[in-house]
Amino acid sequence: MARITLVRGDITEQSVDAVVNAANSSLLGGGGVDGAIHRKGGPEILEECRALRASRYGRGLPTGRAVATTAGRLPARWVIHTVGPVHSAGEDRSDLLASCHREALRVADELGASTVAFPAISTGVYRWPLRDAARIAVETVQATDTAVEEVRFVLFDDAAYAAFAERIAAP
Ligand code: AR6
Repeated sequence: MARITLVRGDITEQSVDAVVNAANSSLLGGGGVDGAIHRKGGPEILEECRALRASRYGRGLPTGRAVATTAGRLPARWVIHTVGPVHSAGEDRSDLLASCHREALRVADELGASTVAFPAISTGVYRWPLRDAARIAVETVQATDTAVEEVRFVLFDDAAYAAFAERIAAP
Protein backbone atom coordinates (compact mmCIF):
# COMPACT_ATOMS: atom_id res chain seq x y z
CA MET A 1 0.00 0.00 0.00
CA ALA A 2 1.23 3.48 -0.83
CA ARG A 3 2.12 5.93 1.95
CA ILE A 4 -0.32 8.84 1.86
CA THR A 5 0.92 12.38 2.41
CA LEU A 6 -0.94 15.70 2.28
CA VAL A 7 0.31 19.10 1.22
CA ARG A 8 -1.40 22.40 0.74
CA GLY A 9 -0.29 23.80 -2.57
CA ASP A 10 -0.30 23.82 -6.34
CA ILE A 11 -0.09 20.50 -8.13
CA THR A 12 1.94 21.99 -10.98
CA GLU A 13 4.81 22.68 -8.57
CA GLN A 14 5.22 19.12 -7.29
CA SER A 15 8.48 17.29 -7.99
CA VAL A 16 7.07 13.81 -8.30
CA ASP A 17 7.20 11.09 -10.95
CA ALA A 18 3.61 11.68 -12.02
CA VAL A 19 0.92 14.27 -11.43
CA VAL A 20 -2.71 13.37 -11.91
CA ASN A 21 -4.83 15.75 -13.96
CA ALA A 22 -8.54 16.27 -13.22
CA ALA A 23 -9.33 16.38 -16.93
CA ASN A 24 -12.48 16.09 -19.00
CA SER A 25 -13.26 13.49 -21.67
CA SER A 26 -12.06 15.70 -24.51
CA LEU A 27 -8.49 15.65 -23.11
CA LEU A 28 -8.10 19.04 -24.76
CA GLY A 29 -7.89 21.23 -21.67
CA GLY A 30 -10.19 23.22 -19.43
CA GLY A 31 -10.10 25.26 -16.23
CA GLY A 32 -8.90 24.43 -12.70
CA VAL A 33 -6.14 21.83 -12.39
CA ASP A 34 -6.42 20.98 -16.09
CA GLY A 35 -5.88 24.59 -17.17
CA ALA A 36 -2.94 25.03 -14.79
CA ILE A 37 -1.23 21.82 -15.97
CA HIS A 38 -1.48 22.74 -19.65
CA ARG A 39 -0.46 26.35 -19.01
CA LYS A 40 2.65 25.48 -17.01
CA GLY A 41 3.49 22.21 -18.76
CA GLY A 42 3.42 23.78 -22.22
CA PRO A 43 2.17 22.61 -25.63
CA GLU A 44 3.85 19.19 -25.63
CA ILE A 45 1.14 17.83 -23.31
CA LEU A 46 -1.68 19.01 -25.57
CA GLU A 47 0.10 17.53 -28.59
CA GLU A 48 0.13 14.10 -26.96
CA CYS A 49 -3.49 14.51 -25.89
CA ARG A 50 -4.45 15.31 -29.48
CA ALA A 51 -2.59 12.21 -30.66
CA LEU A 52 -4.54 10.11 -28.13
CA ARG A 53 -7.80 11.55 -29.48
CA ALA A 54 -6.67 10.66 -33.00
CA SER A 55 -5.87 7.06 -31.99
CA ARG A 56 -7.00 5.13 -28.89
CA TYR A 57 -9.56 7.63 -27.63
CA GLY A 58 -11.36 8.89 -30.72
CA ARG A 59 -14.52 9.43 -28.68
CA GLY A 60 -12.71 10.85 -25.68
CA LEU A 61 -11.44 9.33 -22.43
CA PRO A 62 -14.39 7.77 -20.56
CA THR A 63 -15.20 8.93 -17.02
CA GLY A 64 -13.28 6.87 -14.44
CA ARG A 65 -10.44 5.94 -16.81
CA ALA A 66 -6.84 7.22 -16.94
CA VAL A 67 -4.12 7.71 -19.54
CA ALA A 68 -0.56 9.10 -19.38
CA THR A 69 1.31 11.71 -21.39
CA THR A 70 4.56 13.57 -20.97
CA ALA A 71 4.59 16.28 -18.30
CA GLY A 72 6.26 18.75 -20.66
CA ARG A 73 7.93 21.51 -18.64
CA LEU A 74 6.43 20.50 -15.28
CA PRO A 75 8.85 19.21 -12.63
CA ALA A 76 7.36 15.72 -13.08
CA ARG A 77 7.94 13.02 -15.68
CA TRP A 78 4.37 12.22 -16.58
CA VAL A 79 0.85 13.57 -16.37
CA ILE A 80 -1.80 10.93 -15.76
CA HIS A 81 -5.08 12.33 -17.06
CA THR A 82 -8.27 11.02 -15.51
CA VAL A 83 -11.88 12.10 -15.87
CA GLY A 84 -13.84 12.46 -12.65
CA PRO A 85 -17.63 12.23 -12.54
CA VAL A 86 -19.77 15.34 -12.24
CA HIS A 87 -21.48 15.13 -8.84
CA SER A 88 -25.15 14.25 -9.00
CA ALA A 89 -27.68 14.52 -6.19
CA GLY A 90 -29.92 11.94 -7.89
CA GLU A 91 -27.40 9.26 -8.87
CA ASP A 92 -24.55 7.68 -6.90
CA ARG A 93 -21.42 8.05 -9.02
CA SER A 94 -18.97 7.16 -6.21
CA ASP A 95 -17.71 4.09 -8.08
CA LEU A 96 -16.55 6.31 -10.92
CA LEU A 97 -14.66 8.60 -8.55
CA ALA A 98 -13.04 5.57 -6.91
CA SER A 99 -12.21 4.23 -10.37
CA CYS A 100 -10.28 7.41 -11.23
CA HIS A 101 -7.96 6.76 -8.28
CA ARG A 102 -7.58 3.02 -9.00
CA GLU A 103 -6.97 3.57 -12.72
CA ALA A 104 -4.48 6.39 -12.14
CA LEU A 105 -2.49 4.09 -9.82
CA ARG A 106 -2.68 1.26 -12.37
CA VAL A 107 -1.24 3.58 -15.04
CA ALA A 108 1.40 4.77 -12.55
CA ASP A 109 2.43 1.14 -12.02
CA GLU A 110 2.69 0.61 -15.77
CA LEU A 111 4.95 3.66 -15.99
CA GLY A 112 7.05 2.62 -12.99
CA ALA A 113 6.19 5.84 -11.13
CA SER A 114 6.89 5.65 -7.42
CA THR A 115 5.65 9.10 -6.35
CA VAL A 116 2.28 10.35 -7.56
CA ALA A 117 0.50 13.64 -6.77
CA PHE A 118 -3.31 13.75 -6.91
CA PRO A 119 -5.57 16.79 -6.76
CA ALA A 120 -8.99 16.54 -5.11
CA ILE A 121 -10.62 15.14 -8.27
CA SER A 122 -14.19 16.30 -9.04
CA THR A 123 -14.34 18.80 -6.14
CA GLY A 124 -14.09 21.94 -8.28
CA VAL A 125 -16.03 22.46 -11.50
CA TYR A 126 -17.62 19.01 -11.00
CA ARG A 127 -19.00 20.06 -7.55
CA TRP A 128 -18.37 16.90 -5.51
CA PRO A 129 -18.71 17.67 -1.77
CA LEU A 130 -15.21 17.79 -0.29
CA ARG A 131 -15.64 15.51 2.71
CA ASP A 132 -17.21 12.78 0.62
CA ALA A 133 -14.59 13.12 -2.11
CA ALA A 134 -11.83 12.91 0.52
CA ARG A 135 -13.39 9.73 1.96
CA ILE A 136 -13.60 8.06 -1.45
CA ALA A 137 -10.10 9.16 -2.51
CA VAL A 138 -8.37 8.03 0.69
CA GLU A 139 -10.31 4.76 1.05
CA THR A 140 -9.62 3.84 -2.56
CA VAL A 141 -5.90 4.53 -2.35
CA GLN A 142 -5.71 2.56 0.91
CA ALA A 143 -7.48 -0.39 -0.71
CA THR A 144 -5.46 -0.44 -3.94
CA ASP A 145 -2.58 -2.82 -4.40
CA THR A 146 0.19 -0.77 -6.04
CA ALA A 147 3.96 -0.44 -6.24
CA VAL A 148 3.61 3.35 -5.89
CA GLU A 149 5.42 4.35 -2.70
CA GLU A 150 3.95 7.80 -2.06
CA VAL A 151 0.55 9.16 -2.96
CA ARG A 152 0.61 12.88 -2.27
CA PHE A 153 -2.75 14.65 -2.16
CA VAL A 154 -2.15 18.27 -3.14
CA LEU A 155 -4.91 20.46 -1.75
CA PHE A 156 -5.43 23.94 -3.02
CA ASP A 157 -7.11 25.55 0.00
CA ASP A 158 -7.68 25.13 3.73
CA ALA A 159 -11.09 23.52 3.36
CA ALA A 160 -9.78 20.81 1.04
CA TYR A 161 -6.74 20.22 3.25
CA ALA A 162 -8.93 19.90 6.35
CA ALA A 163 -11.27 17.43 4.65
CA PHE A 164 -8.39 15.15 3.67
CA ALA A 165 -6.61 15.53 7.03
CA GLU A 166 -9.78 14.51 8.85
CA ARG A 167 -10.13 11.43 6.68
CA ILE A 168 -6.50 10.37 7.12
CA ALA A 169 -6.96 10.62 10.87
CA ALA A 170 -10.12 8.48 10.71
CA PRO A 171 -9.69 4.94 12.09
N1 AR6 B 1 -3.34 22.62 -7.77
C1 AR6 B 1 -4.05 21.84 -6.93
N2 AR6 B 1 -5.39 21.87 -6.83
C2 AR6 B 1 -6.05 22.76 -7.61
C3 AR6 B 1 -5.39 23.62 -8.53
C4 AR6 B 1 -3.97 23.53 -8.60
N3 AR6 B 1 -3.25 24.28 -9.44
N4 AR6 B 1 -6.35 24.36 -9.19
C5 AR6 B 1 -7.54 24.00 -8.67
N5 AR6 B 1 -7.38 23.05 -7.71
P1 AR6 B 1 -11.11 21.19 -10.84
P2 AR6 B 1 -12.91 18.89 -11.33
C6 AR6 B 1 -8.39 22.31 -6.91
O1 AR6 B 1 -12.21 22.14 -11.16
O2 AR6 B 1 -13.86 19.32 -10.29
C7 AR6 B 1 -11.72 21.46 -15.73
O3 AR6 B 1 -12.25 22.48 -16.51
C8 AR6 B 1 -9.79 22.87 -6.86
O4 AR6 B 1 -9.87 23.84 -5.81
O5 AR6 B 1 -9.76 21.44 -11.38
O6 AR6 B 1 -12.52 17.43 -11.42
C9 AR6 B 1 -11.56 20.15 -16.50
O7 AR6 B 1 -11.21 20.38 -17.86
C10 AR6 B 1 -10.61 21.64 -6.54
O8 AR6 B 1 -10.59 21.34 -5.14
O9 AR6 B 1 -11.49 19.67 -11.31
C11 AR6 B 1 -12.91 19.53 -16.38
O10 AR6 B 1 -13.81 20.03 -17.34
C12 AR6 B 1 -9.86 20.51 -7.24
O11 AR6 B 1 -8.56 21.04 -7.53
C13 AR6 B 1 -13.36 19.95 -14.99
O12 AR6 B 1 -12.65 21.14 -14.71
C14 AR6 B 1 -10.48 20.02 -8.52
O13 AR6 B 1 -11.06 21.10 -9.25
C15 AR6 B 1 -12.99 18.94 -13.94
O14 AR6 B 1 -13.54 19.35 -12.72
